[in-house]
Amino acid sequence: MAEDKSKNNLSEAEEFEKKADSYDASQIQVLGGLEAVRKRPGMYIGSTSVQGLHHLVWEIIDNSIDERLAGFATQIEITVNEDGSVTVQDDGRGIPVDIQKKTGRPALETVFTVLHAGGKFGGGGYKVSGGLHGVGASVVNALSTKLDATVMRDGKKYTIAFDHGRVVQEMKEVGEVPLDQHGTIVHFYPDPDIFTETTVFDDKILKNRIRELAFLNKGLKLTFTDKRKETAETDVYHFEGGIKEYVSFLNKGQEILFDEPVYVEGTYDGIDVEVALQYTTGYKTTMMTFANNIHTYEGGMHESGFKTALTRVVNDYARKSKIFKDKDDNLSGEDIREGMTAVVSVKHPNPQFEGQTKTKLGNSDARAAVDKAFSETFSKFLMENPQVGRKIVEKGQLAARARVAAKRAREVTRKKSGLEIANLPGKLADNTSNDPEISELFIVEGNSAGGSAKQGRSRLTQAILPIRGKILNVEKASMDRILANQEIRSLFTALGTGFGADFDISKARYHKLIIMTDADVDGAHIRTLLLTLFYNYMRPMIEKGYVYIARPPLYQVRQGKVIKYLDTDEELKDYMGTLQPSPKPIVQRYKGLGEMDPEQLWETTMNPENRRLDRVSPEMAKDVDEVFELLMGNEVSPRREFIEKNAKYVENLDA
Ligand code: 28F
Repeated sequence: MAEDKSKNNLSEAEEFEKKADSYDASQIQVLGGLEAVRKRPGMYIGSTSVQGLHHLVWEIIDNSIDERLAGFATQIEITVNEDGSVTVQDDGRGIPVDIQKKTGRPALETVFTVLHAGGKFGGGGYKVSGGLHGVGASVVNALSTKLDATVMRDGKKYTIAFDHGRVVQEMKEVGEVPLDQHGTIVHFYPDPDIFTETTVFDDKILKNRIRELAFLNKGLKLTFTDKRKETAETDVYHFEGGIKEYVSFLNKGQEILFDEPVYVEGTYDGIDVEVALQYTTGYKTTMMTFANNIHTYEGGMHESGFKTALTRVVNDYARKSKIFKDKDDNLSGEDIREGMTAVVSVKHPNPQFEGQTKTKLGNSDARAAVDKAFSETFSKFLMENPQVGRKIVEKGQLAARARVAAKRAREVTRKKSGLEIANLPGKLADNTSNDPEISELFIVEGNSAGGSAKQGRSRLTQAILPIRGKILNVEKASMDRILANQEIRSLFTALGTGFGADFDISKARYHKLIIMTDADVDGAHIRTLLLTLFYNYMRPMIEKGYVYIARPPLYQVRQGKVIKYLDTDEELKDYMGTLQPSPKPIVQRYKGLGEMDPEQLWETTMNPENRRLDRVSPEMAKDVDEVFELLMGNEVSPRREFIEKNAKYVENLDA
């Protein structure tokens, strides 16, 4: 065993000197390193929640993708096994098995036992590498009860096995294989002592990311098999068109402005650039940007390069082709992007991730690279496809007119001197504090729940805005129609931030926006609408972490003076099992928020001491937005599918 070897010869000082740089020393460093990972897993994988759990899979897949980017792997198979463990297999060169000079250990061992040993740091690594944390296989090993790896290389097969990051079976050759069989297989069990919330992998989370990776790496074939299901099927994700197919996928079910998405690729300064775009006839802009396969939610230099280039090229085209009259102003970038769906993907040799969630690309050379790659090809495309060019320009002109109309409408709604009490919507019960930091706005479904919330609240910090019925479907409505909607107008007025292009988060009157809807399908629908509205028109509120979802309980159990609130049938059953038969416990099931009296609503859902709030992340809001599109899309089948799955989906959102 590994530990036993390290005990040899320590008595001889000379020998020790000689080895100081070799196995003993490195092994101490190894255990120290992996111990650090187990002590503070969040530092390496973000968190130990369900997201952190899935991060283990991403780290392993990243290594296969690196092998793809290096030009070797063509296929990655991901399997969730019957026992809940995960296997990832690629057909790359296989992790090297030779003994390394520095450590005296096989490279295959070092990759799993030394932090940062994946080749992503220092010389000799890959040109381009993904992975937000970039710490690789050793972190997964440290956080797994068991992990084994198999390598096929040069006609031979090797295995090695670990337990909590320590070698339990040293690397050994286990047989021969044909020369054309090569690659790496990693199989691991997440440690329940680390992932205390759950060690159960979610097929939806896995499939979504695997599909995204397939779009982002054209030609790469990824498969997913869930053997926990009785009828284990294999999903294959393989897109020869890459992000061009991604754009078509995003626009599925929507009317489009021209046949095929525009696709551009090029390499500048060692930066690989790909852009795909298509216009829908709708109003929504979808722009997704990626750097080294990481979704850069906060944008960055590649995004700014794309936006600048797009605005310049379309305006230049409109002028050259005389669609603009001499006196016409240029279109704004926002107007040009209305209705556009675009995916921008760069692969950078040394990506710098910045911003609150480290999802903003900081490399300024990426801006120039995207601008150059995109503008040359796109202006040529417009020249060669004047009917498409004209449609894009005219769509921008329409957006500009709507923007002017909306501005006028806004000026009427909003009095000159900013926000006065008189301007606040009548239905709003505002809080008394003027400090946004401590102020919370509860958006409450229905007037009856709104009434209870008004009576039960803490007046200093909590404002209540009742919302009636289903508010407007934002994605299908234009700006002026959205603005005409009373519910939405109340919301923006109450919030004080302004709207659309004038949106100013520093004017937000509340730093908590809490959506409080029933735990039924209608409640979920209203919540979906609100999240979509926020995602599309108040995204900074989500990015700053100002948006929350309240989680009212389902049951109350009262026994004498003791009151307990519970969320699920199972919890109720468990709790009832712990109670004495007398006095007789009284169980109440809440059908909706409207059924709670003011005290109950305060105790269960509003009191900061007891309540549970889920903060809405940009990722979650984006997911909701995608589901929303399905729900509202013109296609019949995805809509029905959504409604069928809706109840389950609501659970996911609450998790
Ligand atoms: C299922 C997970 O981890 N695949 C990998 C390779 C290939 C090489 C490599 C990996 C060598 C010493 C750093 C092969 N031949 N799949 C994977 N495939 N790592 S991980 O090298 C790592 C370096 O330490 C590889 C030649 N060069 C690189």
